[in-house]
Amino acid sequence: MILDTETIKKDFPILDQQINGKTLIYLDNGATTQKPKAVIEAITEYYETTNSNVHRGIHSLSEKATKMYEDSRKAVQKLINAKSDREIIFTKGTTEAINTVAYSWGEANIQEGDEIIVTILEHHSNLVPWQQLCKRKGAKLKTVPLKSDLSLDMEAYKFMLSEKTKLVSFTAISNLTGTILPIKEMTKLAHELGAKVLLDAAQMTGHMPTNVADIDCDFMAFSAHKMLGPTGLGVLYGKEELLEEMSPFQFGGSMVVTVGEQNAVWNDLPWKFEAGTPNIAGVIAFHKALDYLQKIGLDNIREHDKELLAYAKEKFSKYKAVKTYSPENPEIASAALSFTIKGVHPHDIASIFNEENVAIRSGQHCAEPLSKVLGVSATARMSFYLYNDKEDIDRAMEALEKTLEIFKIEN
Ligand code: 7TS
Repeated sequence: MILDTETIKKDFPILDQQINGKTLIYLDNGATTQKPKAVIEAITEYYETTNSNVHRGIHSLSEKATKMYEDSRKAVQKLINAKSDREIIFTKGTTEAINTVAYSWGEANIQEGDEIIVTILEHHSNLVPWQQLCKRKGAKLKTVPLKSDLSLDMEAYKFMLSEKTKLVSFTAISNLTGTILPIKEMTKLAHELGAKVLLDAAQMTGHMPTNVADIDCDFMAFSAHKMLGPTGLGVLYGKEELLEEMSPFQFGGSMVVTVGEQNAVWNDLPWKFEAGTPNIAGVIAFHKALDYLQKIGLDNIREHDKELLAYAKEKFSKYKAVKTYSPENPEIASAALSFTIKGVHPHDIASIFNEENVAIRSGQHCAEPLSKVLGVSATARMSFYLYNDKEDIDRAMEALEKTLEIFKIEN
């Protein structure tokens, strides 16, 4: 393996747990990743030594907290290669970041007759906000389909794009099939027709290098908790000139510079979009997560994901009753492997895996339209991260064997 998982595992206290004499195997990283000691300790340390509110006090604690908070923003800027830290807005997650664009940009820029394009791969958080915006505005929502090899139908996408398209909002990587989309090409095509692009990078930023200057997307949303950071924290990246002209959609403290009885003047970027007391401890601890990722190297994580996926697929291919939902081409497949077993409900699969202390997810993975298109009411999903190794997959295979045995499924 490209990563030294034996050493990495030691940094994650939760992975040390035993149930029924079996060590925990955590394969639900698409939902959220585990946190290294450095991140957990940063939260405790912050509350023990620095706790105070940011951007307000002139006392030393507040000054220190503010500096640490803003340093973390700079680390995010560096991670995604944004032009300025004014382009980095802390939100409570991908979902809130997308909703911010739907309100702050969408309300002012989408009109009756306009079109928004998404793909069939979207997580509900990059679908429902656009459904609602289109309903409010009388605009049309179009969905790019998949091809049978689980890649995106680019011909259909090209056909759908027109002068009416005002926004293309798509996931970089599907949380169900793991399909990696041709984000740069899709962005370029949208821009040629004057449409803006929002990238849902929830499954990407922790799994491969992400460079917004190169992709050229207008907005990008992602969650800290899917990349070793704390829950309740995410990022909205936006091109400075777009964020400048947008109005905030949440109002209150911090996002204003002066307030009269009837009117208020908005603060500068990025604070204009950060109303109220933010998740200070989370932001500061996120910096440690980013340091950890940089140390391991996102290129290496991508290679590691590929290696694990290939290994798992090879193992699965021996079972006739098992069907997987992942692109065959390894270049467009990320760290998720969804599967079904003929005659067994995915919740039963997950529950038997759980008895073996192997954590996987089952259900529709908040991608109900995609499940429908794949012709399944639900799937089981293993999703990998940097601390997983081939032995983890071997343990999952033992759980799979047990499932087949319990349900008397012949192979
Ligand atoms: N977009 C994608 C592609 C996702 O995978 C998720 C979460 C979200 C958006 C929403 O992120 P949040 O942090 O705002 O909730 N995906 C999953 C999953 O696959 N299982 O649980 C959550």
